[in-house]
Amino acid sequence: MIRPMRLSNIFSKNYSLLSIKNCYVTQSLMKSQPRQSRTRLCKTMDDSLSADFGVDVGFDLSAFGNYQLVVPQRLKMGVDEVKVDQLIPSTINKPPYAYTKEPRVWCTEISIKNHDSIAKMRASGRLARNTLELARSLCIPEKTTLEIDYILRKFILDAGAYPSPLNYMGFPNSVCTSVNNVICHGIPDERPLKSGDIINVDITVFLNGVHGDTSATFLVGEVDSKGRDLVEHTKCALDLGLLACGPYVPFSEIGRVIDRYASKHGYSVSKELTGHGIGAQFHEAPLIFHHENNEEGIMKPGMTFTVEPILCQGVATSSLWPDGWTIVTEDGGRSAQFEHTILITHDGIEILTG
Ligand SMILES: [Co+2]
Repeated sequence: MIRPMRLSNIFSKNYSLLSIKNCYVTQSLMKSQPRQSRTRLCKTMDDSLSADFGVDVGFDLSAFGNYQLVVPQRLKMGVDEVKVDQLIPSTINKPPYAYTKEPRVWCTEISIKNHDSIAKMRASGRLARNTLELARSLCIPEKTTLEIDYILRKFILDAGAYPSPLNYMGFPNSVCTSVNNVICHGIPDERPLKSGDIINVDITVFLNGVHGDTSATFLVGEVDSKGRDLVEHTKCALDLGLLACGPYVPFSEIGRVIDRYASKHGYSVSKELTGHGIGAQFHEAPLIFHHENNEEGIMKPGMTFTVEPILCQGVATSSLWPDGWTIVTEDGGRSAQFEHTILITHDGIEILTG
């Protein structure tokens, strides 16, 4: 859940506005952006939305298979303020950004975790995994992602943890739900899941002062073969990336194996979103690239980070919705993602969310 290319202004106003220009929202959608005259992103196959808002339908998705293009459910800039005290009991230990929205300053040093931190990260990783298992059972037709968010938040709170995404940079919900053409950071909403959807649920929990982060893409009802293949290959790409990890291995190995596997099977890898170090901070150094790269850095025992490749059917370039969060493919193709938090050990890795 991090976008490195514009790390300095990552979810800043400037970036949102910049991206909204690229968001191809029509005048009828976005009166404040009068220069937009034609829709690309918001071309939709949802007829009712098209009729209501005059969205120009025009994507040809047939090359990508049979599925519904997901479009914004709310025509609003930004997101609502999070009322943390109404959602989270006072007994829950909260990360500092729960009230300030701002995470700590990015530290370029990669931290080595001690025994105590590792024990805590095992517990947060286990809770994240268990929450993801619950999410799997909830991804069924007619369930809305908002209902899923509610149930998962309750599960996390009942375990004594805080749902890390909530109010991180102002993110309005407890989990990210990214359906079909949504690459990541999808905000739970009132759209009911449909048979044929693929949905990534990204869970991060903050327990005993440390975060655990994991995600998976689930099939809803009957998914077409192209969708199933995408999900299957993305899972394999994560597994290959994890197999490449170990003590004294260059971080760039991860991207090398994932990118080669993806392109061999006709998929592109998102370069815009990366894995990340994790621990007391939700996002720490290093950034983990999943595409072929020459970044410096060697894995060392005691490091903890995520591997979370995103594979796309088409071109892996993205646009941002007016909400300032939801990142979608520009060409309307589907994307899938899987993620684990891992620890580098003296003789290999330990999957903390496995
Ligand atoms: Co992550």
